[in-house]
Amino acid sequence: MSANLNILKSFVNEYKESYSVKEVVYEEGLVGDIKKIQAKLLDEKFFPSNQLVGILNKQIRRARYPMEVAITGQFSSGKSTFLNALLSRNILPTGITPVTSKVNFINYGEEYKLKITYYSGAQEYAPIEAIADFTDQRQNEMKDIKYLTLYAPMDILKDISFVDTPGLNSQSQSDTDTTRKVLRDVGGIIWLTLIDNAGKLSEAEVLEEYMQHFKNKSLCVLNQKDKLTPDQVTTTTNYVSEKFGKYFAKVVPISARMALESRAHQKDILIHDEYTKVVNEFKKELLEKDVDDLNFFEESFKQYKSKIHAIQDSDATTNTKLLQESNIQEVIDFINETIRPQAAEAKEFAIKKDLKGICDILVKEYETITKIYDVLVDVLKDCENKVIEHFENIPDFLIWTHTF
Ligand SMILES: Nc1nc2c(ncn2[C@@H]2O[C@H](COP(=O)(O)OP(=O)(O)OP(=O)(O)O)[C@@H](O)[C@H]2O)c(=O)[nH]1
Ligand SMILES: [Mg+2]
Repeated sequence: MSANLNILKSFVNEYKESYSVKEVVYEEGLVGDIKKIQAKLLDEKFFPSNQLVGILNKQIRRARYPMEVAITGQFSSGKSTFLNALLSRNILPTGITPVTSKVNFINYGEEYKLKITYYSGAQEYAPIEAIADFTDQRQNEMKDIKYLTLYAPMDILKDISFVDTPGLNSQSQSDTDTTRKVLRDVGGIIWLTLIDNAGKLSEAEVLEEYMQHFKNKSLCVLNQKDKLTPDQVTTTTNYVSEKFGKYFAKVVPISARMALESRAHQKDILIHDEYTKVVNEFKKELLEKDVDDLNFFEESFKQYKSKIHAIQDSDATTNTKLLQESNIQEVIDFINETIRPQAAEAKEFAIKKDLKGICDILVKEYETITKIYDVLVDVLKDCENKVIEHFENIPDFLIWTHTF
């Protein structure tokens, strides 16, 4: 009796395992939605292709990418300096003559690294120090390079990817095309122009060519406000707001130089720099020397501690004033309050549109298969009577031979 009961129990369990629907909890938001669709479309009974698996995984990666903000404008307007200010580090090369010749993507990475992508599709990695060799407009062999990607371990990049474009009036046709495509695809655009040169006719022409469809996601930054008096800054800002109002959601005067100077000297940045230095030193000693204890680290740790205390105790008033005067916060607010929500919405819309496209294709394929199946069934049905008829007419002796 109990043996029978056990058989019954294991039967019930096996049945439950195979036929009960498992409740899966998906994360909130876009990624969770995509995963839900993924689970449905990749059901084994549909025999999903590897290609479909790949496409759906790509959509999940896309949903997780941080939003992209492009920095663009005419050459030498301070784009690279401004980006360095946002990153609080002097990373991108800057200069008084045209410097940036390629589109530079600045993305998050565990460590500093430079990736070079060629028009041929080939990719190559180089140390970050080599960036100037690959961006300098004067170098001839640059024409084979499509774009550069800079990876840096900065928290802001976990959230936003930046794109530094070459000055719009100083490029080859292929670079112009790359920039045009970048502007169309990014979540937000920051247009940089020199404050003492803004509002010129030549600039209006470039804006008309590049920027006429992006008003809602574009900010006009008047750079180098440190060169004018506060009154001049106000007058110019008002003038440009009026003149270029149809291209931009807002016009903001800043000093990228002051912003970089002050942000690079913020206490948390300085402390982080010291931390990185001491950790690298520690790693190097461990790797290069055969150490038995941590005594070697005592002295550098002491020095590290005293530097940290000095930074913590230092007076930050001048730096805070410089930061305020740079007015960079207004740009950061625009990114957070205007670009961010729009970028999230645009991305969700684009991904959902692509997913719907995939579903439409799958439904069509499925319909075709069912149609083929129906036709096949009809063909078989048509044959059925004939087959039965023929079967009945098989002479007895043949059946006899086959049976024995
Ligand atoms: N006074 C002043 N100078 C600045 C400011 N921002 C940038 N500069 C200087 O202007 C020059 C050009 O700056 P970059 O950042 O190289 O300009 P860019 O737009 O990246 O130039 P390209 O890449 O060549 O198009 C550099 O010498 C900077 O030091 C600023 O706010 N004030
Ligand atoms: Mg530049």
